[in-house]
Amino acid sequence: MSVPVTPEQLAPTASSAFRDALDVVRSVEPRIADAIGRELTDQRESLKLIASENYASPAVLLAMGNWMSDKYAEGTVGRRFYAGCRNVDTVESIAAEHARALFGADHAYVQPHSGIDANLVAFWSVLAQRVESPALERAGAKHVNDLTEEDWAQLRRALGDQRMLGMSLDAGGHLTHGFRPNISGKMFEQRSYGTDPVTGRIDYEAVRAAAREFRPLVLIAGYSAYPRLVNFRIMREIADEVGATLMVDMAHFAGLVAGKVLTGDFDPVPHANIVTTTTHKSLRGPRGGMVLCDSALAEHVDRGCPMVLGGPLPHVMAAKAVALAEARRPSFQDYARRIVENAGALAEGLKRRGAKLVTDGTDNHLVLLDVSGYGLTGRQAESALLDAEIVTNRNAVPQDPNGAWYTSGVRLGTPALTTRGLGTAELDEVADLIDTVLRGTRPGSTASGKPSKAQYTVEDGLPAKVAARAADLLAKHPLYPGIDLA
Ligand code: DSN
Repeated sequence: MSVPVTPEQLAPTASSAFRDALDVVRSVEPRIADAIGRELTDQRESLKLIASENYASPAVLLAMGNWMSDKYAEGTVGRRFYAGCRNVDTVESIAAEHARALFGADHAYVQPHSGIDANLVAFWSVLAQRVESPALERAGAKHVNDLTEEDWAQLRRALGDQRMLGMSLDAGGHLTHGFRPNISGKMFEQRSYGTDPVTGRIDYEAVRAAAREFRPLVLIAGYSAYPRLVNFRIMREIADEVGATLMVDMAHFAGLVAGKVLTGDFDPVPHANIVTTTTHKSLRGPRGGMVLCDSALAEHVDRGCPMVLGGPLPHVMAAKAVALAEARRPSFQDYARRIVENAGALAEGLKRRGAKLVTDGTDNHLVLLDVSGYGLTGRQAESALLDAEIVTNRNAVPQDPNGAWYTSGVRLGTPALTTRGLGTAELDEVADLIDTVLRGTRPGSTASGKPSKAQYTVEDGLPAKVAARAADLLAKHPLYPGIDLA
């Protein structure tokens, strides 16, 4: 029997696999089976533009739902704290092998449970590398386990003045890059680089000047809401000049790196000392994280669990291995290219209709729409779009007058719709749907009659009309075609 490889070939098998699995769940807790079934309906019926979400393949989803979940496996391949890990070893080795080959990395660590966890492993590793060697030397010790309490005390003092330079939140940086609501903001004294106030783009000379003055231990590049490319060669040059470690968080654009859309100066892997990512965004795998690094950091990265991580999730590592194998196929390069083309079409479509975009366009998978031109906050725009089954998320724009909660922007991403098969003409239609909703939306007032940043009113019947147009568009590109849970 030949192995089914296309979605069409897989559909009948996958359909019965999911249906049977839900029947088993239903026999114990029917409400959970129903919620899982309804989630498929909701996802099928909405236009998903959340830049960090995607649709994993049936093979990825099914690799997670099984007894690999039952195994504890702290440690690393061949060196576990639990007996009986040979199959977990196989899974973890294959996932790491695919990751190394796909990204051209010296070393891959596939245990992190999320992007935050991957970043924590990276922070730990950079600190460990910086302080361990001198401490070991001072103590005449060979291994970190030989360090005395006093050695560790010195190490902690050495950590006291560690600094991190990363992109500011309103320019598109991420909470885990040294901001207060995340542990990184407590571990590091943080300073941010923003973007140029006129172009909205990274000004590398400004980053260099900030690095020279601040002398960070870690320079972080990477973003969750910046619609342009980052030149990692220049970032490495800056890091080297000030003796910093260059860490790149490629969670958002890992799929574009895997798909060879981001190459040369724009591929972080050859330039960074350490790269972190999630596996579920543009990379289209299961929810999870991963760290890639050069061999100098590998030993520290591998101590991620139990240093900062709980036990690995073998079922998720299995799904990561499947997703990484998918990303090594030539079709994934076509997918990555189409993500960027679709984002370009969405940006052009919005601009043609008069919308204002941060940086006036996009080079990657996302578009940051400044909704102040419609007289709305990001919160109002996000809610009005959701009424029309268009799922987006509000996002701050640079120097946002409405702050991080209400915001003045809406972030739009194309990885998910591209997975569904929508093309550039359809993304232009999506731009029209968004523009139509926002033109028909007005800011509302609070109960006491004051202007509100959250309330809004929409023209009568408009959400339903737009939702019907969105449904027509989606009907041409069914999600998980052939999967029928009835
Ligand atoms: N939550 C992710 C995003 O939406 O960008 C980042 O962590």
